[in-house]
Amino acid sequence: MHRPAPTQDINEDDLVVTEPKRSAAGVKAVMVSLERGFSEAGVSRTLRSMLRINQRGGFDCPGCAWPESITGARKPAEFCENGAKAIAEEASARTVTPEWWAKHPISVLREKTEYWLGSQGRITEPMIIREGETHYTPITWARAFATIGEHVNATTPDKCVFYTSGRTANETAFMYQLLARSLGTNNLPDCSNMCHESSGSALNPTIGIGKGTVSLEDFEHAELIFVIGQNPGTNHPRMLSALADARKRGAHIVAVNPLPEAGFFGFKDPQAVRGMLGKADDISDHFLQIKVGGDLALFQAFGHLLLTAEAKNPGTVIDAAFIDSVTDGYDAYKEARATLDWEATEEATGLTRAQITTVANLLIKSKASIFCWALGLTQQPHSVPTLKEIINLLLLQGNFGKPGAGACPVRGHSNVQGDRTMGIWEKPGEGLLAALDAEFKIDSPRAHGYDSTEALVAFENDTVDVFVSMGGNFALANSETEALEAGMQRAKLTVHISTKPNRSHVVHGQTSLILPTLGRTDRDDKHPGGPQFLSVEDSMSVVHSTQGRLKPVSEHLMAEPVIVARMATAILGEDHVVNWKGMADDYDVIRDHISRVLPGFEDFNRRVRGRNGFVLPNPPRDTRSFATDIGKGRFTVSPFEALSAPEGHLILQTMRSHDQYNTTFYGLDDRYRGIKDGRRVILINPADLLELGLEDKSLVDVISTFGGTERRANRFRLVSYPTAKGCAAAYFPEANALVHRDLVARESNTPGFKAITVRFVPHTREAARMFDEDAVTVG
Ligand SMILES: Nc1nc2c(c(=O)[nH]1)N[C@H]1C(S)=C(S)[C@@H](COP(=O)(O)OP(=O)(O)OC[C@H]3O[C@@H](n4cnc5c(=O)[nH]c(N)nc54)[C@H](O)[C@@H]3O)O[C@H]1N2
Ligand SMILES: Nc1nc2c(c(=O)[nH]1)N[C@H]1C(S)=C(S)[C@@H](COP(=O)(O)OP(=O)(O)OC[C@H]3O[C@@H](n4cnc5c(=O)[nH]c(N)nc54)[C@H](O)[C@@H]3O)O[C@H]1N2
Ligand SMILES: [Mo]
Repeated sequence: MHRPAPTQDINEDDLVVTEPKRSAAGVKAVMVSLERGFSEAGVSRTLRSMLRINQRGGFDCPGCAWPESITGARKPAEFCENGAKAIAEEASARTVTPEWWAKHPISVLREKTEYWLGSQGRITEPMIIREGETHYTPITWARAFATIGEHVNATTPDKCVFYTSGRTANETAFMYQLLARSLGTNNLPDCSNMCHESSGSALNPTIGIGKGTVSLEDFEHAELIFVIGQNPGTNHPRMLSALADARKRGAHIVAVNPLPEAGFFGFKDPQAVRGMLGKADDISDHFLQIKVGGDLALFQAFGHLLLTAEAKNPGTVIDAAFIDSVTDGYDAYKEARATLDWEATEEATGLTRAQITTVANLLIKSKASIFCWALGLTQQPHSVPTLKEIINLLLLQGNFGKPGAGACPVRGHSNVQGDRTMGIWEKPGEGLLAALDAEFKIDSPRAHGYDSTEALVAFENDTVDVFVSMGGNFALANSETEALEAGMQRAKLTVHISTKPNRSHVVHGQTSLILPTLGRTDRDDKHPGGPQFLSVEDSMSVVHSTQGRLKPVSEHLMAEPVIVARMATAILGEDHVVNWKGMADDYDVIRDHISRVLPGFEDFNRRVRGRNGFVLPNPPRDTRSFATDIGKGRFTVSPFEALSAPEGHLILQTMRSHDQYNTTFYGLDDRYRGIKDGRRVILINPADLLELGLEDKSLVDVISTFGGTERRANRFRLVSYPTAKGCAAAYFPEANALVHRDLVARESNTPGFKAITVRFVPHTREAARMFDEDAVTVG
């Protein structure tokens, strides 16, 4: 039996703060994950699902995109605490039925936090709410699709937006982009726009592919591994095993982060006897506690030090043969890095010259280095140049296409990389569109569509009539929470293809549909040809199958590909040229189309059924070649740049707690950071507290400044914490209201979620209310 859903919401006054932990995982982690599973899903559903996570023939863990080994043995339980929590969340036996919706008017649901909404359980039936109504009520699937068809056909394609969250499987994603393009729009924003878009924007022009160039096996050969702007203990716990093994082998591991995250210092492998006994293995041997946004300066310093060392001992540091034969732009790069302003570098990074030189020396000596990074590097105004500096360093030493070396952007959502491969992109290339047109006899639009930031602006400008959301929680995930929610409520129709209730459902359009779907763990067997499986692509370009086996919580749930097919038929007509029904009936038909449209997917149906799936072509990794416009790897020169806050202000980064999956909260604890039973906190360096004259544990309102305007979020508790000086941290999504729509990474347009300039004022009800009355933006 599972426990019923909580009736109480978060009470921030219950917040408890303890010392941050120095180590991650261990038996405690396993216990936490099982406990969570039992309470949501019951013992039998939990155990049945846990044993199939990431196993061959099982389902892909929806927790993150970290790969499983395709050459070696897999552990009997190839999952981590947070993957298990993700499964428990989805396998939940709690249900949100029409009776539930009847009991909860929308006005009440709008007052609830995401924690409360998500804990209620799985949605069991399609629901609708129309203008003037107070409650969602049930609707048949047929009426739901007809409603979508009517709304889309009453407007123009450019006023329809098709959002995707990164859990969507390959087959669904392919059909979904085909639907948008058949209709005539490239309005296909996705969570990647808010996540690793900067990685793609930096990698495509420099190495000719927007993906990482390492495989999991490279971690067995690397001499040096950087883990930058990433919190693997929480967000990619299975990565800790690869890092711990590398460290035991003698590889150096350098963590670069403003926060001393638990995973860097100790890892208790719950699969190993030592770990079970509570013994922690150190993960990183060097920790650079960098200032937020200081990474570009750090990498430029590394470049300078590498070139200086090479000048001293020619032929020992850089790979001249590689540079000569397959790269371009080296001379300009060398010239730009010839000198270094140490004072500016120390100021920008918050690190000493000695610290930087020590780590540079490791890089100088290493014959095979991997640079891993995540959102700490992608959500800054200067993210794209920062990441290009990583590519410069890798090119300098020929760290492509050799064992133990390469670029490793560690992706977020479990299929966010696959969705992009499938064509979910607002700026598609001509190659993809021409191939789609030829395969399906359609006429894909060439004009670019909205990315997630442009979609936000379109909501504000009332140019979105229909918003379809394939998973995700757009209202909370994006910037400008208040303006976005107001804009969404003015849209004519919002359609949410979801598993659980979330904020976007309750700040809905004038008419709104919630379409309940199967999740990763669910059995998908209502097809003429019997049960179907789907496929995903991990962070290292391995494509493999995923198949759930749990009995769905309701007979009304519909598989995502079937939902897309039926939406398409309702919108485009029964006689549309694309065989939508054929694809929905038999997913092999979708894969056959994919195999003819997308390079690397030849013979998809056979190869995806292989033991480990297959690896997509990756020119830098496979052949040390670069498919850029110049056919070479490209060195780039970027000006020196860092973040700085005016007097009395700090730079605020937003991040995930240990108990959340993006906008979904599993619980209210951030165990490793010592935060319990609350989320509205600001982690702040004790010296900053002192300088700003603020008290530890006091309540403040946070005011962000950007381009002469201000945003405000009220009632956060300051927590003295060993974060880099000048850099505070808060949780996403509570802090999203502070992010101005124009605070984005240049080139990628990814929101600057880790670069918010803020100041604090003591929280008083009076001040908070006055601000509300003055509207959100003040001059
Ligand atoms: N359990 C769990 N797993 C997840 C997710 C989840 O929410 N929960 N989300 C998934 C998704 S979609 C994604 S994209 C990934 C996200 O994985 P992460 O990128 O690890 O996620 P964040 O929590 O945003 O952590 C960002 C890290 O960057 C650091 N940082 C911030 N600013 C800077 C900077 O300027 N420089 C440097 N060097 N570091 C900086 C922060 O201190 C923090 O450690 O995780 C995926 N996996
Ligand atoms: N301030 C700040 N904001 C951020 C970030 C940050 O670091 N800081 N990170 C950004 C990043 S990296 C990302 S990826 C985005 C995330 O943005 P999204 O992907 O839009 O958000 P999620 O919270 O992952 O979506 C959760 C919802 O997905 C639905 N869901 C879950 N499983 C399934 C499924 O199998 N099928 C379907 N159809 N629906 C399902 C559930 O209803 C759930 O409520 O947020 C971004 N926003
Ligand atoms: Mo993400």
